[in-house]
Amino acid sequence: MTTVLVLNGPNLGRLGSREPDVYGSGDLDDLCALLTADAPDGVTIDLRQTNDEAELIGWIYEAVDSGFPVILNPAAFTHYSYALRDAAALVSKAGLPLVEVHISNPHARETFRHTSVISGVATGVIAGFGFDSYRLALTAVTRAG
Ligand code: DHK
Repeated sequence: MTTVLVLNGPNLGRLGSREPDVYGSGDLDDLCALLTADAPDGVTIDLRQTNDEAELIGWIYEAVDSGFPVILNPAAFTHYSYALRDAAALVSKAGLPLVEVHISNPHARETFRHTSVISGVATGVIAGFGFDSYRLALTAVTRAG
């Protein structure tokens, strides 16, 4: 039995109505339902969203202390939050996977989105596949071996 923390940063609580041409028309409840349906037996999906950097960092500590893999969409924090980067580094240092995901492909968008301060401490990065970015990440963190 394990829990996968699926952590979402600022403005992702507005999925469904926020720029559907970029982020699609599904909301976080739809995403949670998809991941829950995909989850292998014994894997619980714990999906959360916050606009608060400190809360997000606290959840990452929780993953480290509990031994939970992390799927992280840092949203705009991706591009400038060294505090979040330092917290994310604790996950990989603890031997746990942390997959950075993005719904869109930031590299195909504005220049400020081309930099991720998180990628260097992530186990891997998946971007540009809509909600399938998360589904691919779930496969990556739950596959045996
Ligand atoms: C989501 C955001 O909110 C943006 O700030 C990032 C990311 C891209 C996404 O594609 O999921 O630049």
